[in-house]
Amino acid sequence: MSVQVPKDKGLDRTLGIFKDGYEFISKRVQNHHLDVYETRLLGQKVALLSGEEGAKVFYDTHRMKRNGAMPTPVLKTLFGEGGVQTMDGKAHVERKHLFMSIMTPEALRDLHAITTSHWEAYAQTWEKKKKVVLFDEVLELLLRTACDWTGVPLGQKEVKKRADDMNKMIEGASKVGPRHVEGRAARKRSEQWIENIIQKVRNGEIIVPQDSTLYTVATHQENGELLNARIAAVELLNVIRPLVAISRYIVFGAVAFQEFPETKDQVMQSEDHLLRFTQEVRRYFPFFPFLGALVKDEFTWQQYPFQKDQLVLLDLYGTNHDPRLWNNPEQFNPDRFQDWKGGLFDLIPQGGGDYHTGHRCPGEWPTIEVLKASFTFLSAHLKYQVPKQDYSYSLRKIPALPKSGFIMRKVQMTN
Ligand code: HEM
Ligand code: MYR
Repeated sequence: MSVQVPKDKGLDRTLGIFKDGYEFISKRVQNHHLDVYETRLLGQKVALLSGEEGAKVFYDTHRMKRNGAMPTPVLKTLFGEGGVQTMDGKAHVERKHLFMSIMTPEALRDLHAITTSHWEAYAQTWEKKKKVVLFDEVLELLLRTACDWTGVPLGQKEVKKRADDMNKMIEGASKVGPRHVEGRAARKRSEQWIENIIQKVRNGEIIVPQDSTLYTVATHQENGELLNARIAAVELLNVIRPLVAISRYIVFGAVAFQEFPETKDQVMQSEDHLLRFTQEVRRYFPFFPFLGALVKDEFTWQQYPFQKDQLVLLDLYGTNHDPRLWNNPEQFNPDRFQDWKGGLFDLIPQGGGDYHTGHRCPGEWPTIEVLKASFTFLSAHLKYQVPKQDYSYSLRKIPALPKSGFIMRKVQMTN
């Protein structure tokens, strides 16, 4: 019986996604103090899930599948076609292993050190500039970091263009019109760039260390065969692009240092405080709004009848702000992570559940590492003035970013 589960009446709510943005799901599910709610999108019945219990159902691989769930416009921009995000079952676990095998403690330490060295190099150039827009700078800084870390050669002259393309893929996914078209073009260019490099590694024109991610992806085999070169490019871009995406969290962190100045002193105090701040940035600020899956076979949960092949959306932003999980969720408070038990389905800005068997982001630890290196540098090794500017952001714009991109003046490195 579905009577207990409220629904959006009548009208299709596709436009609501644009109107309500990050709050599209929570406005419906949480306002009713529920975990599931039904709406209509593009003429179809869609189940909206939110909160810890909702996330557990969403990540139950017996009940949900991913193939066919991701809208084509998102694949043509953000993720690429044929990548790990769209796979299920054994094939997914095998492909996911490729990513998880890269994330060793040693590689994470390297990533931290590479990130810091690029902060140092960029900060030197900022000392000579009158005005620095942090977002624009960290896009490039992180592209260089990503290429160094993965072993991808990157010419000095390509840095800006390639970094812009990474950002265009990220921005294009949720847009219609010219920005979306730009996102598609950016993906085509990026795939060509990386596919060409993969081919050169395969035919020996480029020699890279065998422990590099570039080498690992270029030589990865499934069922005794190398990956199709375009798919290999999609997967290598699945490491490079999201590393560049971390730029948004860095800008949000810089804003948090301004708005809650005590946090800047705290992160300098201890590794613990630094981690708490990093986790709170990932919880509090909006980034990936919601995820989609399809129902494998019909089942009923919390009196709601899920139908075969029905689209289900999981609310990431709303779960990170769910008052049942977080005290005063709208307050920026890193100390809430002091006693945090580390649940698999509560802090889910990068997805939830298990890394190996589910789709949880394999880049969560790299993200934390890059953020720790960046927040350490910003707080302890950089002095800057912050002119009057608008660093507000809108929850209706996906992906969100403070309007000014965070402007700094009189930047000086300290030791
Ligand atoms: C998956 C967010 C950084 C690689 C995901 C998912 C989200 C996400 C929401 C989907 C989880 C799901 O489908 O259940 C983010 C955010 C990042 C970030 C907000 C930081 C700004 C990274 C980094 C890497 C990475 C640094 C690689 C180094 C991936 C890959 C997947 C993924 C390969 C697909 C996993 C799968 O389908 O099994 N990420 N991510 N991400 N992320 Fe990230
Ligand atoms: C990545 O590059 O993989 C990580 C960060 C991307 C964030 C993009 C946010 C907007 C995507 C909206 C798509 C909604 C999919 C149902």
